[in-house]
Amino acid sequence: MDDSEINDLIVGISKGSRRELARAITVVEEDESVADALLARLPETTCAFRLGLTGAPGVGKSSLIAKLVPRLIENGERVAVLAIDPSSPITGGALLGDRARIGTDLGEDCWFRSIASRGATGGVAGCTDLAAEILARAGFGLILIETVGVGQLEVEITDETDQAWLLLSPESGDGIQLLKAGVLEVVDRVLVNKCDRPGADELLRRAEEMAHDQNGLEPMAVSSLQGDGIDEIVAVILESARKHRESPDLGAVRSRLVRRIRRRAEQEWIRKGLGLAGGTKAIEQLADRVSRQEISIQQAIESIVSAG
Ligand SMILES: Nc1nc2c(ncn2[C@@H]2O[C@H](COP(=O)(O)OP(=O)(O)OP(=O)(O)O)[C@@H](O)[C@H]2O)c(=O)[nH]1
Ligand SMILES: [Mg+2]
Repeated sequence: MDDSEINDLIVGISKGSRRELARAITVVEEDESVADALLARLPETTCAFRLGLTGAPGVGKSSLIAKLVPRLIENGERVAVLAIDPSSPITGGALLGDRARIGTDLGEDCWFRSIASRGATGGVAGCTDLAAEILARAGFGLILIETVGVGQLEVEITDETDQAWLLLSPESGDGIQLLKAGVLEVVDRVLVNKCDRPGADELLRRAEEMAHDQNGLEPMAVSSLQGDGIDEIVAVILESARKHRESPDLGAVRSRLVRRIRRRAEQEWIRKGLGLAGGTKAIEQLADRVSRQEISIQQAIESIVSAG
């Protein structure tokens, strides 16, 4: 992407154009190096509060977000939602449904998009961080990030957010195991969703015990379907965002910057190194030699990393 195109994106985003904002995020999703130029020129801000909502597929993350967003907007917030699309046909469908619902109804103060968790050179966390940062610079004060699962993926996401909340539900049945496995050391708060379903009280009680033992934030119960508990969650998010703006966690901002620079440097390093080694063509030739048993895999790798 050339300078004048990048310039157009920056001018558009600064004027509040959603078209340029969408384009910028798509471009960054494909090529993170574009973000270097964008972030160098869009004004910095520490006003955006990033909240990660994670949990197993079907636990109700999108339903909760769909309930929260209009309420947060009513309270004067501009809200962006980034959904990390796990590229599965089932969840992808659910995400698209929510995108339509949230995106069309709420106008200028809401932004929704999914980010593919495949393909990006810096991994999902890198791309999410950059998209969130661009949204923050575009004036969104609350950035909600929906991610699936409780494995490596959202451990990364907890690094990229100011707070990460884990949704559990009595239906999924593995909530108590997750609590026992120490998930509270990774996430900041547990929400028991589907509190209209049997077993929710017991799950909440166990979450409370664990939170007390580990000095964690108080778990909360919610029904994203019926609306119970939504008021309380909205109030907690608004209060957390207020505190965050009043005294931003500069340590977290710095660590994020360190990770961002490191990730980009790794990408550039790899790109440069592979270029010096002759790129894909050279690797293909080495692979042919390995398959003809002329050299070993170790020798092929050594020849790549020692090139230049
Ligand atoms: N009974 C009940 N059902 C709920 C509640 N919240 C969500 N659901 C239902 O649970 C199903 C999954 O909800 P989603 O919001 O798509 O869940 P998700 O966590 O976003 O799922 P993925 O994006 O696929 O990981 C839907 O059928 C919702 O209607 C709730 O509080 N109570
Ligand atoms: Mg979802």
